[in-house]
Amino acid sequence: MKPRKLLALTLLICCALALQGCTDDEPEMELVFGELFRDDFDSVVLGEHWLIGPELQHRQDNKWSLTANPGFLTITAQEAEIYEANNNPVNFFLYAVPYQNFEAVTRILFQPESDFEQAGLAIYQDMDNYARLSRVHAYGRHAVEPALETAGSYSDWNRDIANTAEIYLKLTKIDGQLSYYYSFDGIKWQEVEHHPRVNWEQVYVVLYAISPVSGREVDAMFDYIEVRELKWEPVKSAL
Ligand SMILES: [Ca+2]
Repeated sequence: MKPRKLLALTLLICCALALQGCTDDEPEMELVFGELFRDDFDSVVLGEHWLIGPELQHRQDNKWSLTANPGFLTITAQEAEIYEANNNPVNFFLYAVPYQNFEAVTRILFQPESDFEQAGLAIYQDMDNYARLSRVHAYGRHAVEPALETAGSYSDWNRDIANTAEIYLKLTKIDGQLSYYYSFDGIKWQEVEHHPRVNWEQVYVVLYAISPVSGREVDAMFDYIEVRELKWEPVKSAL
């Protein structure tokens, strides 16, 4: 081997060894479950952890119930929206998330029939900055709608599905990156390919049901909500 090549090879090996040394100092990390917030809506009294609105004028107490369908939070969809500048929500149920990284899961019984009737789950900073995932009727079809609104600009990645009145929805926020999942049985999850990044600090998890075009008052039944903290921890080496 020529001296120059030998020198290059030696440098390469030294660099590799140095990098190896660096990675040895940084333990491998993994996401683990931390604290859990869960509401099964089994009580006839709404938990104090809920804010209905978001503002007082957005609350209509005769359009939601914990007793109409025992064990469920029933929200009767109203002609409401937070799409771009159309900010007129009704009975959004907000839970202030105390975790930096988390996943939120809910099960919804809801049968939309006309365009834009929807019930869903959101990670929400304010009416112009949120990610929402809904079971929706859109453009004449049954669908799930993963969506993101930032600074009042809305994007969605609708997926057609077979008509169903039962769906599980999951959103995660990990190091500012959002992921959307849906399932028909709560076991096998479909992951949406879009993973937008956001820089929201304090967020809420939101349950909502709206019928912004039809105005049809249709009930959405929320079986439970689960918000689980996710924490980075060093990988525990197997003994
Ligand atoms: Ca908006």
